[in-house]
Amino acid sequence: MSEDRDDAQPAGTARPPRPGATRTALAALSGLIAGFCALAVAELAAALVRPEAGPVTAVGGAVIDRTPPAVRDFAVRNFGTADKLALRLGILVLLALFAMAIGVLALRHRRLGSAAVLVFGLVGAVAAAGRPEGVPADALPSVVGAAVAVAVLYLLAGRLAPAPGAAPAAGERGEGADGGFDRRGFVVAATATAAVSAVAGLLGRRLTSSVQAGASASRHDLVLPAPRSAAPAVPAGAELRIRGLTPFITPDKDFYRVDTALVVPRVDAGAWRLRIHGRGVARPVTVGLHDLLRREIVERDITLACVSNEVGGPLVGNARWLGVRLADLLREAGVRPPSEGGPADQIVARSVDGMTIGTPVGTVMDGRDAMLAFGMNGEPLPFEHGFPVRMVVPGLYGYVSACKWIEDIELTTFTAYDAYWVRRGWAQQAPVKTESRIDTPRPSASPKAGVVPVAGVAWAQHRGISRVEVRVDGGKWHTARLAAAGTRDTWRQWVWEWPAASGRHTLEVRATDGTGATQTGIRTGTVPDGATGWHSVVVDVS
Ligand SMILES: Nc1nc2c(c(=O)[nH]1)N[C@H]1C(S)=C(S)[C@@H](COP(=O)(O)O)O[C@H]1N2
Ligand SMILES: [Mo]
Repeated sequence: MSEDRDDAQPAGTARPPRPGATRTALAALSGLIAGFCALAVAELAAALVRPEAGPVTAVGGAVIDRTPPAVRDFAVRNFGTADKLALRLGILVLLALFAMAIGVLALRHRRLGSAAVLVFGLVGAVAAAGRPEGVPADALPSVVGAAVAVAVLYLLAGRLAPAPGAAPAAGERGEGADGGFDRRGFVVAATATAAVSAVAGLLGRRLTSSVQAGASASRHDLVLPAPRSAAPAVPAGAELRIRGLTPFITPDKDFYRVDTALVVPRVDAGAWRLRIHGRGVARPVTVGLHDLLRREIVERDITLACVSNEVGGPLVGNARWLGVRLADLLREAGVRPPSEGGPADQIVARSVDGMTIGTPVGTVMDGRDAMLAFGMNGEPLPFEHGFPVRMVVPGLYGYVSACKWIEDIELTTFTAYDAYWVRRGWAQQAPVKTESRIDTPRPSASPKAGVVPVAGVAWAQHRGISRVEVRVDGGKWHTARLAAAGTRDTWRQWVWEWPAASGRHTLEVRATDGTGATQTGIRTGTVPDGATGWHSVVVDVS
């Protein structure tokens, strides 16, 4: 394939002239423009197919799916929710570098350059279609984007080729062969393609945001019903009012967020449906939000915790949830728990973004307040926390219970199916472990000698907290004063008045749950079913 090189090469020259600095730089720019064009066109196509099928989101999602738990934990801890932004930026920077390299390659090897663009398109396509919720159509945006980019790159590289007959003025101002190409043609073509790409990109944004506006309006218009069964009143003494202590109820804006969604799903409440089907479901059902709103509404305070929370970590929060009892719906569908001879022992909840979360049927139906929730602290669920409907099950870590943006519940068995995180090394079943955390004083604080309140929260959902103890420098354990209990499904504040002497001291805390079991001091990591150990804080008393 002799035209694999510049096809406009002057007759009689054995090798195409080495491109000079200007042409190389413009070639890199061509690559960037082609890359920009590919993304813009792909995003426009994705807006028509599914926003999550956009190449950057798809590749980011595929990276998340393949991230080992330890790295994911690290990212969540160190970037918080910014881990997603960091990933997106990383992908864009890498793409830009490759795009420039491909542009330079295309200058001398146009077909090779085009092939390289197609390879990138393929990566995007495979990533999109291969996501857990991926469908073949998700490959389209990447393929279309790459095809257009090939054309753009071919066009621009053509403008940079030496004009026929224009003998290279080698050596001229040290620019090698840069004298002989169609500068005007390049500028016009480059500007035009960049402009068209920008328009395509903006149009894609517009389309996506108008779809999202519908979802936002549906959230705005949702009037939460009054609960038939209100949350038990929080006793006045549940809030100790100590500076630096976590409040009993976590406001939505401060509630931790953990999920794999690079784009927060925005589901229109009016179009939302939940299907319940599978083994032992005598009467499969599909319900919309309005069906749920007409059922018996319950309101409960429930503390949710993430299995990735390190000892002393922030991935735990307590909210007032409004929704319906999942067990009631299951009963109506004819589901019986294994203890009554039902054939399914696992509920697999699926979300619109392809997450799968497996929960024991026995736990959901044992009388605890397992909920399909649509309200959080008096508001419709925020989009980040699963609007319009999510699951909440007191006593289980989020990854085995709290499916956000839920759309499907399948009854199956633990033998037959491993959910998303289970396939990635986490335990199939994971009740929350008894935990306690020192909120104040903070690590490396330097309180004055005298009485220093040591305070924090402790949780053992569905078992409750019966005692919290604190010790200093490995000495004897002192019993802390417990705040009034919410319910056994919520965390509990505690405080111990420490007669602090000056010097460096280590504070440690441990809790005992409602069954009388004391939190183990053995330190283990978060994988596979939650961290253990006592939280400790070192302070310098002055
Ligand atoms: N759809 C979906 N639901 C999900 C997740 C997810 O990644 N996707 N993460 C789960 C995990 S690991 C936890 S700890 C909780 C966190 O809920 P929050 O973000 O509302 O705090 O949601 C659970 N539900
Ligand atoms: Mo989690």
